[in-house]
Amino acid sequence: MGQRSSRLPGETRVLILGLDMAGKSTLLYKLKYNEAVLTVPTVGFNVEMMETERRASSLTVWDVGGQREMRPHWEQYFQDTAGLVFVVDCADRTRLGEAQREFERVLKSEHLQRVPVVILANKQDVPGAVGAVELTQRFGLRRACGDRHWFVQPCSARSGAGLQDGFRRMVQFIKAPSLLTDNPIADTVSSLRSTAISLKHR
Ligand code: G3D
Repeated sequence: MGQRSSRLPGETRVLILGLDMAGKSTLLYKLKYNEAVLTVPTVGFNVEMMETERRASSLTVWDVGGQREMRPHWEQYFQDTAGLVFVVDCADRTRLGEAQREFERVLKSEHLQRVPVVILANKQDVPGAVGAVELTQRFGLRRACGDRHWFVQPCSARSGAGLQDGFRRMVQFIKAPSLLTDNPIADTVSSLRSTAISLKHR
């Protein structure tokens, strides 16, 4: 595990976190190469450059290993982070509590106090997966996210459904937070069963 590298000029860093097996590697490669890959557990981190739609800047996506032994190292990546994407395996109900505890722990970092968060409710292609509304309740997101921009995006890293929407939302949060409304917005993601919830809290 190396030292946190400094940010490149014009670079916007978005950190991807989640428990092991949440689907981080799958979504990263799906987004970048638009193809499914055979994944192996992430050891250390992956760094990927992604062009935003206007190509004026890039997102750097850090996929930090979610394994237990890696979690104490997460903190060193928090500085200079403009946005946090937290990936949840919604098909594994037995680990939701663990995911929630880690999510809350991450949000308490002093470096992430005002950082916008997109929660990717992954594996929606699996029958019985926890949907965005239930995840919002079970994670207590209104309380946990407090006075920051946050959004729950149902997705399937395997099929790619919902991924672009989730990252587009993050770009929106980072680039033009003042254009966001103060009222809850409900977005329907037509290709998925669940409803995405967008909320900005005062
Ligand atoms: P991680 O990087 O967060 O540790 P991975 O997780 O991307 O390695 O994914 C862990 C496992 O979940 C992989 O299965 C992967 O194929 C699967 N997975 C990831 N996203 C989805 C999804 O949206 N739907 C479904 N059904 N499975 C998904 P394997 O069997 O290869 O270990």
